[in-house]
Amino acid sequence: MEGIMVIPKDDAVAFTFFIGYMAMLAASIFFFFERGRVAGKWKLSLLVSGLITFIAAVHYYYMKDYYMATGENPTSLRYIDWTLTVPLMCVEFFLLTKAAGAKLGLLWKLILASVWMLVTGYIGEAYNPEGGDATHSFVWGFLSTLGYIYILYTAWMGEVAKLAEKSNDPVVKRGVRYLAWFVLVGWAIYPIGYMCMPGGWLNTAFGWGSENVDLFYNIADAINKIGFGLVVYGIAVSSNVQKENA
Ligand SMILES: *C/C=C(C)/C=C/C=C(C)/C=C/C1=C(C)CCCC1(C)C
Repeated sequence: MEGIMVIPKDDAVAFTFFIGYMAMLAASIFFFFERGRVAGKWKLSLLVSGLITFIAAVHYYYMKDYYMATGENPTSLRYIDWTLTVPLMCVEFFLLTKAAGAKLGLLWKLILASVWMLVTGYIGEAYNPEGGDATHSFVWGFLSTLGYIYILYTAWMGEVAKLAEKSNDPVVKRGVRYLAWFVLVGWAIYPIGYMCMPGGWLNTAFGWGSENVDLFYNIADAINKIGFGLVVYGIAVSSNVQKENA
């Protein structure tokens, strides 16, 4: 049908692209509006939450069209999106722990690790030869995982965890712990998607096709980007309530 985008009824990937787009847009509107309602010190965090989902919404707008037109993974758009949004998620960690004494150096280390994780992941995916190459996907996936492990370590045992421990605000402690869980469980969905590309372990071992790359990425993005924002929102709201009750 000329000019109309038709979603095949059995195309789960297309469904998640459209749902992802709308969910990101709705979440952005929610965070931008609610920003006006929270205490001053949380306004920047809520703005960042809204920016993360908004940047994703714009990329989903293009990615869903790319996917509908070609049936292929919009790898470049995906990684452009992540290169902007993952560092912003690092900013959320920094803003939460700033009151407990986080230095700008911590933010830079997290950003550097995430850029490393994404550049190596991009090389793994974008330069995977036609038909797949097990060595290529393993080597770049492994290098990327080092960046992921660094962030994971920082959130659970390193600087972020120690600062949260030092913080005398129980709401911040709880918030950082929630975000750390997202990094451990929610972010772990991405390498699963990566391994579905030709030459990837799940593709080779179980025959999971490359369409699952986008399926996992779309599900993970919705969980992580909206989830991160909601955790931050929850912190902002419950620390308001605490003050009102004090
Ligand atoms: C909003 C987007 C987010 C939170 C994206 C996170 C992406 C990752 C944690 C990606 C990790 C990867 C590995 C750990 C190894 C394989 C390559 C990647 C880039 C998929």
